[in-house]
Amino acid sequence: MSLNEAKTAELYRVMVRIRTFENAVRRLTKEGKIPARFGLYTGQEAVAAGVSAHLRKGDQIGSTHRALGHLIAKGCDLDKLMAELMGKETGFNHGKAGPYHTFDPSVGALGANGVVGGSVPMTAGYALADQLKAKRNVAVSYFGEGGSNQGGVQETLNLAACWQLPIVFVCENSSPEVQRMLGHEIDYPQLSIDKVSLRAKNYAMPGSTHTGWDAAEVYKAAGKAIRRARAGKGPTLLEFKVHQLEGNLEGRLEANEKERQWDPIDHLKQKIPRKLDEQIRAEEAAKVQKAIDFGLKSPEPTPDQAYTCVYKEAD
Ligand SMILES: Cc1ncc(C[n+]2csc(CCOP(=O)(O)OP(=O)(O)O)c2C)c(N)n1
Repeated sequence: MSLNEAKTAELYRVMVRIRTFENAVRRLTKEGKIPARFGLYTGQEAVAAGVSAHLRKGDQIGSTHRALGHLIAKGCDLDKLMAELMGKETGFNHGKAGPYHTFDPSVGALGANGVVGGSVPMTAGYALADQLKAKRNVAVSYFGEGGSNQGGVQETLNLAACWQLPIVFVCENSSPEVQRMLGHEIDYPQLSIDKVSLRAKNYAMPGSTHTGWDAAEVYKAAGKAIRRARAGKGPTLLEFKVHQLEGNLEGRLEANEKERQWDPIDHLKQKIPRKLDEQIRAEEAAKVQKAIDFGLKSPEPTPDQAYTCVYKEAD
């Protein structure tokens, strides 16, 4: 399934929303209005947008320490997300989860996760629940190439294949190999293979590697894997090569002009008429400004709230 004009604009809008939101987050963090430093998704927007374009509200995602893009693309409310980052009472999790553990079950966004690779087994659990309840939902598990080396991730790939779970594993690979491809001198191997997707063969599931800064390519690959999972044909391991335009952790690495060539938004912008581009940017900027205003004027949690929402009885 390739991208038509309307879908292209839809993906572009989601990518602009993520970028605009994160630019605001970067500024608010520097101003001390967001009391945390964390990984941003800048440069990877095509992956979350291209994957989420195939997901329904009842489908669930498990995310990482670089979660904002995943959460926004899945449809999270921007006001509550911003308030959560600011540690405010009106946030998704009453300001208790912050950037690393925020979640919004109402749209199937089951959590950022500060533990590298930590959300992967949990996301397979969501897929297993769907399978047992005979729901036609799909789970998507995001992780990085570093996370892919965690033992729990490999165990989950195996079980997901054994049980033919309705899950798509999405590895966003920003490894030194990608950096080297871009001309950087980096010498600290952490993968024994150059493609994480090669591991799929060991677990008898389909696996493939794609350009993660090309939204059309992500959309096509994700569509195939998600349709397969929804049809009950089991898991797929997708790998998207990405480049983190703001470095690995915010402020650690300056992006250079060469890296800017791999900006997924600039890439897709070529297919968007100028007037529509201006309209999308203005509309998304207004939504983000509304979220900032909501967060800033929201109250801080009171000390006694530390004891609420700690434990929930099973439904
Ligand atoms: C279990 C665990 N080990 C180490 C860390 C510290 N840590 C935070 S981010 C990170 C790098 C993760 O790399 P990758 O999974 O490739 O994701 P990326 O940051 O490239 O998006 C590490 C080691 C952690 N949060 N959790």
